Amino acid sequence: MDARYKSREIERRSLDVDGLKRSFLEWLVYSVGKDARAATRRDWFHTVALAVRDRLVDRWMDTTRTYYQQDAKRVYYLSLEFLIGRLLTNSLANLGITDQCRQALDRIGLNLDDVVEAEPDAALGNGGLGRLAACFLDSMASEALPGYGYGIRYEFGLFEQRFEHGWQVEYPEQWLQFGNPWEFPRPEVLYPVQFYGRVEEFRDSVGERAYRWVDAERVLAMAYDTPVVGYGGDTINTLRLWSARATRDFNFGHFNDGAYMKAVEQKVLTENLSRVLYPNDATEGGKELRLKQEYFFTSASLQDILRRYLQHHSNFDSLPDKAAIQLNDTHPAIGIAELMRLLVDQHGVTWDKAWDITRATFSYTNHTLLPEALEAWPVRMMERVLPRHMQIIYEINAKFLNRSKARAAGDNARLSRLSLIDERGDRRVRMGNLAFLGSHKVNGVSALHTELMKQTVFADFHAEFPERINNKTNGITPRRWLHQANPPLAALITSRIGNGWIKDLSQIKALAEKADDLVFREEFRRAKRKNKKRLAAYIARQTGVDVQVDSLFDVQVKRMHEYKRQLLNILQAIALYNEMRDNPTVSWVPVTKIFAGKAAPSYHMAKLIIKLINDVAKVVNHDPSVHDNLKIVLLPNYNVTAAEIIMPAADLSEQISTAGMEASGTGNMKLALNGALTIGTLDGANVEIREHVGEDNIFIFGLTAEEVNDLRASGGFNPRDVIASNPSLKRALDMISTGVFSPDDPHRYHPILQALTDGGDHFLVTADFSDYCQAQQAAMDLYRDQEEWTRKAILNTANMGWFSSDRTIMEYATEIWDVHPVKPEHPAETET
Ligand code: NBY
Repeated sequence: MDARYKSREIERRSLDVDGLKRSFLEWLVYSVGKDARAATRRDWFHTVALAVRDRLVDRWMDTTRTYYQQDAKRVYYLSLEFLIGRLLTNSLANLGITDQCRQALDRIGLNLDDVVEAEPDAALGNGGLGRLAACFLDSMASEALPGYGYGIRYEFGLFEQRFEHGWQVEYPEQWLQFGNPWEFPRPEVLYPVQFYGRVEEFRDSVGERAYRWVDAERVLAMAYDTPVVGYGGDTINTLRLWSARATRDFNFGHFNDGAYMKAVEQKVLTENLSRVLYPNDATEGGKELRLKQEYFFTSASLQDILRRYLQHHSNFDSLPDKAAIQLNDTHPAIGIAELMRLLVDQHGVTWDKAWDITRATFSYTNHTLLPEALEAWPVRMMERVLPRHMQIIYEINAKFLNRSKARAAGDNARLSRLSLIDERGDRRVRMGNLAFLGSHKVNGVSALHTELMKQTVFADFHAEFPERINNKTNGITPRRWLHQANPPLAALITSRIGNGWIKDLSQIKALAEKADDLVFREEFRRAKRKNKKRLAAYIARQTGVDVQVDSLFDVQVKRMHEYKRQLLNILQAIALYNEMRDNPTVSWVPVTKIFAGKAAPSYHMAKLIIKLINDVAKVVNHDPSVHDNLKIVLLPNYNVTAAEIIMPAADLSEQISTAGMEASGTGNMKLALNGALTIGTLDGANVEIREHVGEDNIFIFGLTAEEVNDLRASGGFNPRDVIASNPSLKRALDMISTGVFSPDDPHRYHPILQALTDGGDHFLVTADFSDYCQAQQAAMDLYRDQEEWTRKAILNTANMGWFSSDRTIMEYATEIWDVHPVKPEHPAETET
């Protein structure tokens, strides 16, 4: 081998400072094609990412080969969303070469932090559901579980949010514009996916009735692989994302005249399939393109899973012993009908056997109880787009209802609730029912949510299959959300208890005894202050508002949604503003209210609440009479990268959804782990956070889920009475309705006021207002006592170990998937 080539091979693996530096200089010239003098920050980012990528390829291949050789049982996490964020810091930290990389860049005269800033955010998700999928990828790799992610390589991730005159405006998010150094295109990994056409019945070789799907349109799914580095870099798993390609007919067909341009246009239309992520985080639009996206990635993934299985097996009997497929919500639930189709139509498996295999292979996670968020595809659309699947769904339904009929004993209402088809109005396929029926396990994402699933949406199914529903309380990865996002606190923790917590977050419990240690408290405060300074600088840059670093940072960051009640928060802010103006001589605890979050582009009420927050902020922030004791900011374009700056800097964590409506929440976990105290309702995982951190270390307020249910059922709730009896609430609402915050358009907020009064206040903002204000007061009072506040903050961090997604993922592995850790064999390294 050419000596120079050989030395480069070795260089690609070198983890020391010199080796990294030489790699960087080599990559910049030979792959990015730039001279060091001409290189931009982005060029350096690509350079460093490519050099780091070199260092994980060997172990990535070792991991894949080990799984293959051992024919290990794999888990496939099917998700329409992976909210990944940036990968450079993550890859460096998990490979354990952050310091070496920083030094190598130093020697070239560059700062690692600047290079990191040039990476765009991979925003292939809306919110909690997508971020959970990303945390799970990190945990599967860190726990050495053979886990694959499957999704769509959207060309445009979640829109970029800007504020224009205080209103949200959406811009396309072009994360791939300058190329993506982390992905490996696999042009040879292509699967056909069909749409439309019709079903033909025929007799198979033994004279049985059989079906084939004919005259369909065909799209190709092409794979792009991204390595997923586990902590320590030993296991490197794969995230495989599909991109739509037109079939070769378009490229090589023979055309005459106009047909050529038509064909090219058709190609562009076909490839729109993977163009953009749908920006709704709760309501289902019922759009045909969305259904096609769901089927597209699910079908390609299943074909890939079966191909991998067939490398070692000649029939499908042991598929459930070799593959577990997890459905992240119902978005990939069409996979149940698709696996039936592949087994029965393509591989000649009998129906009953195929059904047993399917059920034993799939499991389903539910993320919401909101009725408007439960997917239900019009039968007429499904018949047109996926005619064979519609037949299969009818068949599954008929067999199931037949079986249930015996036990339903004439209870037709019950049977119609169990049906896969909603027969009311235009007929629809209930994807939740399909997912439930086709899975051996169905889970909720917090203890409360799982209980409510049993009592509400899946009550009838639960009676039918009492063993199927189980709980898997969400978690977050401590690597990204503490180790990487919060270097000051991470260093402090490690200085006291070692760094074992990064891999095993339960060890963080050992900090609890430090809560009474004055020196530790001082250092904990210092770390928090450093993070608050960083956030204050970010706020100034993004909004132009100067905030006091020593004020109470009161943080609500999440998608904008009425059930999450940003409105309750801003109403309390107005009430506090009034109190401060009324009592100028009182020494107020300075408060900074920090909001961030996107609204779905068509969700007018949520967008109006954004405008309200911006309008209130403008008035309050410019009013000299509150002496800077209250500042309100709404940060634009909340994403994973912004969250990494915000979470470590928060003092107070707002988790104030109407009880019973937030399935779990995961921002609540990130904030508490980073030492924020929670102010929250007994909703989602807040209930379990209270159990872990202790009720003295959390501010709980408001109606419980049960009380919410009873209050709504009684029909006796009248928001007008509540408003009339609470002067500070009434005053806040009057200010909004008289245009104090919108002098240019005094009626602007009429829809909000309407919803709170005549609309019946569905989210019970008025009902919880007074209790919420008291809890806020308690938080402000406690904040005066910095020692006591810090003590509680430390106890929050120390007691959040259970909320690691490593714990969650191991529960899935043992209780749902029966998948076990597999240690990759690294021949290249054992040789030397
Ligand atoms: O999933 C969230 C829940 O609201 C939150 O409580 C939970 O912690 C989290 C993880 O389990 N759900 C969520 O983020 N949902 C979506 O993002 C989403 C996206 C798309 C659609 C529906 C929901 N859709 O129908 O298109």
